[in-house]
Amino acid sequence: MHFIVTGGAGFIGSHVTEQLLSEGHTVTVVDNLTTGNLQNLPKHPRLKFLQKDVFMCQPKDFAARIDGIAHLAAIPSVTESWLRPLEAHHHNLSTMIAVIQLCQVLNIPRLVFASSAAVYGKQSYLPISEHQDTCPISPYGLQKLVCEQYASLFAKQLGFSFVALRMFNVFGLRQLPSSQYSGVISVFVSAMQQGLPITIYGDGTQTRDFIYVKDVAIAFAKALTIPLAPGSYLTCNLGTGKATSLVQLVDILKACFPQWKAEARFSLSRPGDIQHSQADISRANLLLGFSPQWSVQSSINLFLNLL
Ligand code: UD2
Repeated sequence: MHFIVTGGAGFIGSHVTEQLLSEGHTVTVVDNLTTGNLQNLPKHPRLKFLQKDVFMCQPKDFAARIDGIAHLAAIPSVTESWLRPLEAHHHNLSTMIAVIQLCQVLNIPRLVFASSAAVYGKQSYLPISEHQDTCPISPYGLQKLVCEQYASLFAKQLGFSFVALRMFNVFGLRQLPSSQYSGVISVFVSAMQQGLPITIYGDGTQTRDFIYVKDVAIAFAKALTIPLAPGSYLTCNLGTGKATSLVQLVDILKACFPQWKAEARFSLSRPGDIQHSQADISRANLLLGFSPQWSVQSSINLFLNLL
């Protein structure tokens, strides 16, 4: 099959691209390289790269038959969405509409969207299932939610099938520790490698559902290829279903870096930080046949071996 991956040179997109290539598919990556990097991509005879904004794509840029789009191009930062809401709106929301138009003009039957747990905001009931009310607490979360709504509306109207994958805390190779949207694991690993102190915001009892990027890539490949009725849409959480506190995370990492003797400092909680997050992944399991292959412990070991 032939798939388009928008944002395919980015952290998660490059893993999705690799996964699709490893399954024998052909991939066209569309990436403007604002946050992505060509070095994230392999040289591969079945991989084509277009350095473009999704807005600028023309039907002639693509093969006659495209079987699906994985849409990951975005400004993936809660902070940016507060600081530059108009720019974030444009890149996150308008890009989704450009992708929908590509589905229309190229007659693409499947769209899989990189959504986020940010659509849920603060939830008092855990684990969070897709049935729970969405209540974003950042422009970024709201943009992800409205993207889902746009795509599901157009899916019915135009007849393509749509899957929104609501990712929890993704980590792994190629997640830059220095970038504004870096996850805590990348930040802590980078500090420990350099013998630097780490900062725990809050008391460290907050929990997250950390999912390894390879599991996420496998889920995207499944979402692009499972049979779905035309015009149908599906939202699925993507996590491991397990919660890990920051204190537990630091203990796991300390065991991996026995030579690290710097300080773990505690600081005030970050504004807007949620206390607990954990995905109910039964829907992804049932409908996508997804079950994570890596635990936090095993994925951190794997990740560190790859560094
Ligand atoms: C995640 C997503 C974000 C959005 C949000 C929605 C990632 C990287 N970010 O933000 O895009 O979807 O969920 O809820 O997946 N922390 C420290 N020290 C540090 C860095 C972080 O204590 O040096 C804490 C931080 O305050 C938070 C936890 O670690 O309590 C996780 O932080 P994060 O930035 O990895 O991810 P999160 O859950 O804030």
